[in-house]
Amino acid sequence: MAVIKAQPFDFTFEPSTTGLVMIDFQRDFMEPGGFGETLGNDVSLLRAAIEPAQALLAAFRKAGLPVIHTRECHRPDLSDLPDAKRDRGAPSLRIGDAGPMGRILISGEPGADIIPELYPIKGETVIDKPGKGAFYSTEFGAVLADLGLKQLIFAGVTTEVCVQTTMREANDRGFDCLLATDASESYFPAFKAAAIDMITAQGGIVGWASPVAQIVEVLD
Ligand code: C5J
Repeated sequence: MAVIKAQPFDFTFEPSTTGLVMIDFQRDFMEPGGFGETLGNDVSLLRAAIEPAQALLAAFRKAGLPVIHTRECHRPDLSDLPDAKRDRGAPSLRIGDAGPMGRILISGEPGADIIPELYPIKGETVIDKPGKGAFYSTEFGAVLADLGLKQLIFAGVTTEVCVQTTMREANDRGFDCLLATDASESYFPAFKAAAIDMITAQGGIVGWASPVAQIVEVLD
């Protein structure tokens, strides 16, 4: 067993049953002209997570531990896009509309792909998901079971939406979940801080939180 210093208390884990989950590091959320910006967000705020996430990814790759990437996106025919999701709010472009990086949040379009800085390599799993959580309507649960994973370390965007939703879903399914705090960002700094508090409160009701340096130190 290995131990990472974390909030609300040490995270004890068995490396051979631990995987890294990289949530939605997509151009559509992280670069101008994509889904995030159409909703009125300052996408530059998410870029602070890139360098820490690169360090975390490198540590998992060096240790030979599994890495799973997710992408929030929809089929080109929009058959997996509920009207409620497409019609919500007043974005400048809606999901499926043509934007500067291709159709917004559509599988196979440049904007829906993962940013080059954190691009998956051969052997890493990529899960396309139509929802905020990675378990809904995907093979994510089966992939985790096939890999024999019991503990998950999370990075990704945005902290309080797809990262937290997936951590909650994983927690309910019996996984011990640790958020790599500086490898996750939000368009709303206060929401990121609140999400970390919500995850770690009440004795780790959703899981643990720790900065990348403290995780990498143990994986080395
Ligand atoms: C959002 C996500 N924020 N990946 N998606 O719509 O968090």
